[in-house]
Amino acid sequence: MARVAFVLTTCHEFEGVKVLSSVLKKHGHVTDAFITSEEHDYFRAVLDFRPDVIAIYATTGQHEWPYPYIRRWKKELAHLKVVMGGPHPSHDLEPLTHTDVIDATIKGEAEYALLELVAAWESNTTLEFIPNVAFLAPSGVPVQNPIRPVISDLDELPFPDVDIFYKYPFLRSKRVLQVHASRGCQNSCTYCSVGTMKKDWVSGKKGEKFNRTKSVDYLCDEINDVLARYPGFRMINFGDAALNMYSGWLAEFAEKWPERVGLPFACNININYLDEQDIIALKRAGCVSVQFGLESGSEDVRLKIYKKGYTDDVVFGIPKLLRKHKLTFRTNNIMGSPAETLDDMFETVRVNKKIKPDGCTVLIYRSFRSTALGQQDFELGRIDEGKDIGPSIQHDSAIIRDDVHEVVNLQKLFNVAVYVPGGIPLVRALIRLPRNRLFEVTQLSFLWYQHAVVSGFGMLDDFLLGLKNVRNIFQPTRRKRLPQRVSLADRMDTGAQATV
Ligand code: B12
Ligand code: SF4
Repeated sequence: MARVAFVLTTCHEFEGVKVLSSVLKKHGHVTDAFITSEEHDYFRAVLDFRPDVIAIYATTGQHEWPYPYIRRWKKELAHLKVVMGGPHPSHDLEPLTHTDVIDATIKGEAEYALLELVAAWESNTTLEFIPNVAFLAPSGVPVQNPIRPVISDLDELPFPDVDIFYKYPFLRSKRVLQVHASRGCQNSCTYCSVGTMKKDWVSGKKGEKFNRTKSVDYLCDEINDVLARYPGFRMINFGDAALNMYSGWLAEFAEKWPERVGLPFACNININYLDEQDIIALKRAGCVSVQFGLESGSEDVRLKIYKKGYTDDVVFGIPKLLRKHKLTFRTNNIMGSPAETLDDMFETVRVNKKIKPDGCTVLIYRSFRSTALGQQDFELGRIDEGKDIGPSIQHDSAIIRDDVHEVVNLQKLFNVAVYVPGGIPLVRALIRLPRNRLFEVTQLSFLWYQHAVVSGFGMLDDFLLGLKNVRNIFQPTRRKRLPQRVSLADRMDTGAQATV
């Protein structure tokens, strides 16, 4: 039996961590999660748990924050082992070169890999034969073991362990319960890691599918199990890429959800796979608000560069149907990829103005090595690698372009351009001004109002959540000394094409 501590710096209940914890617990291990904002003395809280293993969930940019803590924990706990998983080490083995911190990483889905890794550390046996695990060979070269097939039936997993998160009063007393019904996505957009995951996180076994859903019955049982212990939730938010992954699933969901769970919900949708029947099913199930990625107003950029699959017909057609069936909707948009000119970005403003969403989220394009477009950016030298923009995709841009200053300002003032009459010429003039706090506050105010009010998330919950995570969003830009890159992404096993 091992004691495993998940360390996190974003105040959110992470689906991946919840599932990993429940699998470990099912096999007799003791687990807990520790969120920086929720602990008075973070170092002491984790130390008092006396972990044998520290487990880090890491997205790129959010992977180094626990290193100073780990160095101190390792001094106190001589036997302590540290594993990192999630998108970052799944695409880059650089963390393994921090030999005083990281002992192993896991690529892709980690339920069984983590279980076997913990067992291997307990029995002091080799990591060489554990699929998905990577470690540093005695020669100092990182070794990535091959990948096992993804879990074909999500219902075989125990219910996600919410208790490690809901021990925190803030998370358990929110109105909205965060839930996932699926893994994967129908699309493979070039700015997103999911397209790469479909190729890279699978073994290539015949018939292996990356896009999977929990059965509707499992999902209803899972939620009712949570609600029986935490009855305060008033709404569900599905974090899935798209709840409309399969039309048949959605029809069954619309049948069973209202009777078996009955809570209203918000979700993401893929509008290129959505028809009126699906919208009716969503409405019948109790959906109050949907969100989809418009990303660019330019059809060329959206289709040819981002490979988003949303034609203009879909972009203008679906909102009319959503409105007809009284579903509020919000769009997600990207500013500042190398594919776009400033005029294209104003086209994104204009398209939003035309389709009249109930809210717009605007993120600044960021190149991840784990995305097709990001890989190109690195190869073609489109990134100022010495510019440390922090972990967030709301703060700044590292893309080398002459108008980067205007792009960042436009992202902050996007909602003014869309919603204020005469907003476009006003914002065209304002984006030339120096960056300032007022623009950031304007952006946050719109975001908060639309998220909390339009989607029904609850104004106070949302405000407090924003405060807890604000340092992660607006960490100031710094110049950094460039480390010697030891990325092994190019040499990593990439598996074969999955059937998706
Ligand atoms: C829901 C979601 C969020 C939610 C919840 C966070 C989360 N990651 O769970 C919120 C809104 C908070 C969020 C925020 C952000 N996100 Co996000 N998010 C997602 C999304 C859509 C689904 C994640 C999910 O729950 N999947 C289902 C679960 C079951 O899978 P999983 O999380 O991958 O977990 C499995 C493995 O990764 C692994 N694993 C997970 N945790 C751990 C921990 C250990 C110790 C180990 C060993 C293994 C392991 O095992 C799990 C089970 O098999 C993904 C896209 C995607 N489809 O993956 C983007 C994604 C993860 N997000 C991304 C980004 C960029 C962000 C932000 C930086 C955006 C921002 N605001 O600036 C922040 C960072 C927050 C953070 N601390 O990491 C990127 C990461 C890219 C990269 N290369 O790092 C992704 C891949 C989307 C993209 N653009 O490509 N996100
Ligand atoms: S639709 Fe969303 S989750 Fe799916 S590949 Fe595109 S950006 Fe990623």
